Amino acid sequence: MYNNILTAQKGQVLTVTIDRPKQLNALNKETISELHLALNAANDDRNVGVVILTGSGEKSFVAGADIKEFADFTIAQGGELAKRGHDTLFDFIEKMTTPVIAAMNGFALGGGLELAMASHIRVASSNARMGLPEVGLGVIPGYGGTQRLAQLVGRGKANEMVFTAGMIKADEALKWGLVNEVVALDELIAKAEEIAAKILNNSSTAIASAIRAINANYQDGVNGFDVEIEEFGKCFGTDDFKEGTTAFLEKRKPQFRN
Ligand code: CO8
Repeated sequence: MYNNILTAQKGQVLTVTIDRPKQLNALNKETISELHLALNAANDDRNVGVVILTGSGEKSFVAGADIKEFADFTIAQGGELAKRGHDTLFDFIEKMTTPVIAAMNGFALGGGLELAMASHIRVASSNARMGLPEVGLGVIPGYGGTQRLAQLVGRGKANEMVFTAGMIKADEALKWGLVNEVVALDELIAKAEEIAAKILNNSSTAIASAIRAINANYQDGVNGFDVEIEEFGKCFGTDDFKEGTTAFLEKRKPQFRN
């Protein structure tokens, strides 16, 4: 069905693997389109509660946007490529109401790190290397990196990483708050699944509300507290709220219809 990605479902966890190992899983246009199709379907599928996003092989999560594809682009084509990427993949993931965990199994560079940063949670293998090398190519991070890196690590570190175009190791990324966890490569998917399992114990409608409220803090002209209040109120109309509070009062575990 897809040429550049693989999908596998285990329970309510869908693992999407970017599968261009010979190109270190670089994101060409077709891969971005396929990721959009798979993630859009997952977001609408009640049987998918968490998505894990990873790369094929042991060397690279995603080594960036496919440089071979845009090397001869004009100003208009460059802008158009970035816009389409934002709309269909990077902003799209951030706004998904099904949580996405990036399992970073090696190089996460340029668009690859931007893909991980657009995801809700990041887990890295200890061999992972991260960076935004774009200024070394004469461009800037164009898939959200200039915005999301500073949100995660603060402006000073973000400036350093962007201006030097250098790579950092996984343990440094953990120290900076760029990734949530670092584990051995052979434990990476298990760690992502462990986090997914904890998420799946909870109300999917409440998690969707939480994502909308958290994202609101980063939207221009939107008051995050107002969105939080609105989403909080909406939770009171859900079956999950009835089940969650009833289960607490009955001293049992809630059975959410996720
Ligand atoms: N694009 C296309 N091909 C790539 C990419 C890439 N980003 N990264 C690696 N490859 C290919 C190589 O060309 C090579 O292919 P081939 O065998 O056909 O020559 C193959 O993958 C293996 O790579 P290497 O031989 O280079 O492997 P090494 O182990 O020697 O080096 C590195 C690994 C260090 C990761 C190296 O491959 C590298 O530096 N890659 C480029 C990293 C990079 O600069 N990424 C940022 C790209 S720009 C970007 O992401 C912009 C995002 C915003 C775009 C907005 C819209 C335009």
